[in-house]
Amino acid sequence: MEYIAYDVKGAVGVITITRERALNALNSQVLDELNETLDNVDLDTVRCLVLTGAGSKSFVAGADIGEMSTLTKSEGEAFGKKGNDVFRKLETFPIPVIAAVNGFALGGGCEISMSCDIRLCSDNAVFGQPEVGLGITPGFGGTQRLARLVSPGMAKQLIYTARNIKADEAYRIGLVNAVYSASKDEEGNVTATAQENLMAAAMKMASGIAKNAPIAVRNCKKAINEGLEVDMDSALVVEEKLFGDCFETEDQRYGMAFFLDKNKEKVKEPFKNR
Ligand code: CO8
Repeated sequence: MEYIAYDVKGAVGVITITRERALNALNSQVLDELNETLDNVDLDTVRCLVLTGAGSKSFVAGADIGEMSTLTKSEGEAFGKKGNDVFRKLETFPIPVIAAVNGFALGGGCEISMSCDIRLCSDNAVFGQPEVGLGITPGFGGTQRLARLVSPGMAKQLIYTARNIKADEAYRIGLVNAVYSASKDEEGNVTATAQENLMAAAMKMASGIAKNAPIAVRNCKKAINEGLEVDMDSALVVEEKLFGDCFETEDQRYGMAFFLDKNKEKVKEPFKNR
């Protein structure tokens, strides 16, 4: 692949968009390669994904403006669908996906981060939906996901004004869960960059998630996602069904038996994903 790198570290898969010279902007090839990468994730061994961008300047600076500039109406719709299909695949991917936002997350970059379950960022991150300044709407789910993630009023303000926001404001409005800065020693020398701290935190969180019972984690993702799309009575039925399903797993039997076993010397074994 030219624009996607995929590395597996333990039970965590790291997907890196590697189109650094264009600030990791999403052209059709990047979207196709991302789609193929997701199709090839080994769900028997990988239990959480981290998505990031190459370099220390940009996560994803949007959809490719050059590619979009000459599209016709039907080509525009097709490009929107291509992005939406991949982003929806990420959003509904069976295992959790953490976006490690290491710089610009503009337009399609903000939108792809919102298709992930959790967003963490470095302190140089910039979020925004600049599309109306280019004569288009946020077409990779931005009008829908930003309104659901923050609030309709805040989403409308950001989208209508096309104003970019920095990491601290993204944190304040709940768009990101945490912001990471560089670490320094007593003399003020940088001992770890913001991006290194971001990736370390994302990997730590992903590894922590990967240690929990995988079927239970997957069912939580499904319950939250599907429940948010329906009324509360139906949502609770979704939850009950996914809760009940856990009682058919070895991991539930082992997890509860381990808790109830009073032998304090015992060591907890990894969950088996069955
Ligand atoms: N598309 C294509 N190329 C890009 C993009 C992009 N979105 N962003 C940056 N690049 C390229 C630049 O053209 C430049 O290339 P080159 O070196 O060949 O000239 C290279 O990346 C480096 O960029 P800059 O020189 O501009 O770097 P700066 O540090 O000066 O600026 C910015 C960084 C502020 C991020 C600036 O690059 C910028 O404003 N980029 C565009 C941001 C933007 O508007 N993003 C939204 C795009 S629209 C979108 O995402 C719509 C999504 C929905 C699509 C629906 C389809 C129907």
